[in-house]
Amino acid sequence: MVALPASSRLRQQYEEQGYVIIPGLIANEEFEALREAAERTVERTRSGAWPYRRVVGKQFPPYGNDDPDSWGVQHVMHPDLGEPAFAKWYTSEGLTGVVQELLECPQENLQMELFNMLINPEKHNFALRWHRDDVKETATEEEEYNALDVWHYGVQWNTALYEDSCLYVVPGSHRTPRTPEQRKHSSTSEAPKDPMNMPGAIQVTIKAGESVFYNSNILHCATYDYSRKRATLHATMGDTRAGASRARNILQHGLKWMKEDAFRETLNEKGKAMLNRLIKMQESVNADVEYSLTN
Ligand SMILES: O=C(O)CCC(=O)C(=O)O
Ligand SMILES: [Fe+2]
Repeated sequence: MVALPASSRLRQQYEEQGYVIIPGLIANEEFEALREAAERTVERTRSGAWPYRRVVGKQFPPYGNDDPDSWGVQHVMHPDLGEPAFAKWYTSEGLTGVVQELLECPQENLQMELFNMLINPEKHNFALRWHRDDVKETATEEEEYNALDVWHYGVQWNTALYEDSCLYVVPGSHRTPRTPEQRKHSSTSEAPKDPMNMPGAIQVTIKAGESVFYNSNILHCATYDYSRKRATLHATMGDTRAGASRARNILQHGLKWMKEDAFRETLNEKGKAMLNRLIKMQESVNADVEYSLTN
């Protein structure tokens, strides 16, 4: 067998399995800065000073703001948060290089999207049901097939600042509709008692500094243990060839603030170009927000 270069092997695993783990995308000198920015951000969120968050009790957007406990922080590049380390990292060469490699995406197509952070709740365990981010659990086999067939032009990733075993995926399920058995395990709004009961499931562990890149329409779920520290950077990036196909999934998080000068001014030239592509996509679609999934 001909040995593939490492980058093609990563792309091959990503294409076949729907996920791939990649270490080393946070430079040593940035690691502490990101951890410190994360600490300050978590503290502000838990104290109620940062209103954009994922609230225990709500699995998907809109998350609302009506439970004191949080399992995520939204919009970490927001200028009001005042943490430049996040945007600096999101636009860093190592990271965008991997996205380009996995998506076979030229730099001039890279589209800025979401950048959030996933954290452990303080007082309650919580979990997300088995889902695909932009396909409803009621989708017929044909609807599911068609949705998966167009979902190539974007990638999601989790980068652990502390070891993280919250995510479960079914490898390969980004390419095929659910089997009847898998459908049974994913057609309820209840989170599973044991995620490993899902046929084909694996638990994904990423060590501090590692990233898991995944197709966000892979069948996945997650469990959150309040006693286990989590601060995991959670982001997506697109390829402009997606046209408006990613609009619902991305814009449901509420990205109007990204159009304001105060945000643009925090970005370098590369970041500004990536942002322009997002705004172009945003302006090409109807302004009404639709949600991908229901809580
Ligand atoms: O917690 C995670 O790693 C996954 C989160 C997730 O699946 C989602 O927000 O849709
Ligand atoms: Fe998800």
